[in-house]
Amino acid sequence: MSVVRAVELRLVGIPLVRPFRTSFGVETEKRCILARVETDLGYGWGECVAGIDPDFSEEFNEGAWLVLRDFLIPALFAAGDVGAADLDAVFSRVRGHPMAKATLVNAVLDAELRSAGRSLASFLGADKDRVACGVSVGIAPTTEELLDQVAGYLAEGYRRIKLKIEPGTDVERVAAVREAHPDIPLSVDANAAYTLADVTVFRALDELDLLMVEQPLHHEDLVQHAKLQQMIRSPICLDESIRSPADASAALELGACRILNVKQGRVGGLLEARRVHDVARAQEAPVWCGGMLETGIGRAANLALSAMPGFTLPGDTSASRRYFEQDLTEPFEMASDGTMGVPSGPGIGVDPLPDRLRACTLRLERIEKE
Ligand code: NPG
Repeated sequence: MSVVRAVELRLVGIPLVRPFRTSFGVETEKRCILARVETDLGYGWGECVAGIDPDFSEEFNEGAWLVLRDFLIPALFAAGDVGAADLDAVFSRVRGHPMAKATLVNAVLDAELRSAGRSLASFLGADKDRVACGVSVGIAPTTEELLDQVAGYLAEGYRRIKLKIEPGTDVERVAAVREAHPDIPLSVDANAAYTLADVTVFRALDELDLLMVEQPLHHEDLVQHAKLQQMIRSPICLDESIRSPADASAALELGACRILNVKQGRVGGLLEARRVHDVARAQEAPVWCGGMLETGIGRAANLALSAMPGFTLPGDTSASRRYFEQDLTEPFEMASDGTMGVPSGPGIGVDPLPDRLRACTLRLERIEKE
């Protein structure tokens, strides 16, 4: 328990090494909010996974900034002496906005763990100190470029390739990658670009021995996903559809998916993510850690989460250099065996490099408790 005395909100921007295209848009820059909370015991960092536009979810940077500044931070100050575990209740008068809430939950948790000298991984019950890394490959301009990128990532050691797909080029592109690499763990992510009428696409993908098909249909269509899962062999994995532990249990009980992508930001923070993991484990469904092109701050949290026992599939926890020429923190590097070390220092175990932070800051606002 501690009293939060001030929160610094900061909008940061870092160019991506290559544009990242999905079925809903293209990103050339990582732009996100970082929160640094100052408590009577120390400080902690949280990264908001919202992006520039409300496309992956309803949340986006400018909206999240307002929700944080005008609702969540005042509620946090008013709560007085609190722990990260109390914040669910403290924030309950704000409906939704899990990404904005996660920013503060994670920052307060980081502060608590730093002051207790305990690592986030140990707090979450990690059972490994290295995790297997996958990589998510954006939609490339041509099949040749896609094949080049995939070959490059495999040469670096990535243990699973995930291809972003969209209607029109899907089966042909995935078949080309499968033909070039008959034995690699391969998955696809549609980011909700299809409907049940596209079942022939998924039947064709069934022939390509995929680890999973991620979020094929609209995020609100759990029943439709359950119908699709009955029509195809490849396991469905849900991402956008899962915003809480309740969504996770509904999806698994309905048979809408067999695998879950856990993104701590999407479900309201690390404590909710742990609950999603627990729900999945109880139903023996594998989970893996998704990514939102995080900076080193969010990446450190994701790595700790990935070290929990139910995270049995490689996550989108790629090395810093897959995203940025220079990260905000010391770069996360992947070993040639495709694994990355889980930070072991107190809290998330990393800090932004002061010069990098200054150079990447687009806006800064300090909010103090009265
Ligand atoms: O490596 O962090 C990463 C990116 C993984 O594909 C990835 N993320 O739909 O899961 C997704 C996608 C994404 C990225 C979505 C950014 C929204 C924003």
